Amino acid sequence: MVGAATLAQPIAAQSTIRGEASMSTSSRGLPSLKITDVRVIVTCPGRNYVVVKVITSEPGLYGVGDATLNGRELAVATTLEKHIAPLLIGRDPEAVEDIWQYLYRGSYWRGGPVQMTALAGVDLALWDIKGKRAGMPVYQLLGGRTRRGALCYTHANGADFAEVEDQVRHAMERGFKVVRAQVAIPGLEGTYGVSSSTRAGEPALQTPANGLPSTELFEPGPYMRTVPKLFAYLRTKLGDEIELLHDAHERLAPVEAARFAKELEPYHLFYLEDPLRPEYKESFRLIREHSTTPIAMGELFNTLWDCVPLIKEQLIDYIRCDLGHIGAITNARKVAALAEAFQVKTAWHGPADIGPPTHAANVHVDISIPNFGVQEMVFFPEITQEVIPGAPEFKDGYMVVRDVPGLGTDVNEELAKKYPYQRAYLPTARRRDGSVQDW
Ligand code: EZ4
Ligand code: CO
Repeated sequence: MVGAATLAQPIAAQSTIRGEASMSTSSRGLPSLKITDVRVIVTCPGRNYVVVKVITSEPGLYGVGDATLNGRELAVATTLEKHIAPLLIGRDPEAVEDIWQYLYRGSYWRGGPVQMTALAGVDLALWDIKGKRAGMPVYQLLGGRTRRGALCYTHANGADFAEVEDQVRHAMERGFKVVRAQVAIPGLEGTYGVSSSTRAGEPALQTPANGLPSTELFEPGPYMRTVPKLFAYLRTKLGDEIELLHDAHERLAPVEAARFAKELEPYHLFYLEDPLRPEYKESFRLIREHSTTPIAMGELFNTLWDCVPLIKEQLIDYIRCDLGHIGAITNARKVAALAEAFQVKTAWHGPADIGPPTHAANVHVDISIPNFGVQEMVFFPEITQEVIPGAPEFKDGYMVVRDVPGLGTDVNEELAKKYPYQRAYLPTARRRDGSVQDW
């Protein structure tokens, strides 16, 4: 599915919206600007991505955003094409906050990952337009540089401790100062973060040939017995200098997470990521009562209000929303400001299953806020970089963005057509007794 949005409403209707006539004004002596088209591009250059291209009345001026929601790409694309594009045509693309509020609250049925990902795609495209029009990279519009680059981390996955150690060493040789470590758990088939087929790869890439979800096995007992031993091993082999972290991927019960964090304490993790399911914010208190292992949480959050309870009680140390699933920059800068007030740092989600514009946005925010913590990153395959160019670059342990107006990313629509959508799901998980388990 590649193409312009089908519009439900005539474009002319937009200029006469009551109460909004005064909203569309020219500024800085520039002629007034209007959104003339919204194109939704679904493409699979290595994996599925949804790209939003917002085109304006100024010849050649457009913005590119990413609206990829792994496993639900077509729901977001349809929302954008059928429900959101008709609302955007004729609007002033420079009114970024107003459009964000209008789409978020104006739908009445607000929130949720599908709508918030669609909103993120639009938001990124609008910030891109604003930057291009101003002749500035987005980080300049957000207040300017606070640091030279964004300290970042990669993943080290292994079938056993020695393989994880090799992977960490490999990352360190490339210049990484922070590394996430995951290991296969004896007796558990699959297990988040480690697959027998693509161990070194991003887990979200794995999809069986039939395009249906795989089923992995998880048991908290073996998991919690193995992981502290992995970190004991890594510290013995690698010393204390390298920063290590681990993703529990929302799989533990509150008291399990408290014990787990406590048992990991001697190995001085940079942080323990996503220990609990996103529904149970109050349960983070239990972890805090038992451990000083720093805690990060938030890749499954969709709104600012998901973050409030954890931040205001200082129940976490790092907030790691996915900019692609919380309405992008317009919301992320508020999350960051809220976090700043409570000495919580940011660690935005940065996996392979969100596109280059979101990764660029991560870094634009990272390098313009005071309370940045760390940035998860990926190296995009060449094919992805050709279709959606401009991802931030890795330089000696840090991510940097190109100093060009806007986000610095683009989409090659012609090339995108050569890689049509392929059905793919994230893996699922079950317990040994066959019951559903969080993956
Ligand atoms: O499982 O992006 O920290 N990174 C992660 C990712 C997520 C995937 C889900 O689509 O947890 O690997
Ligand atoms: Co994670």
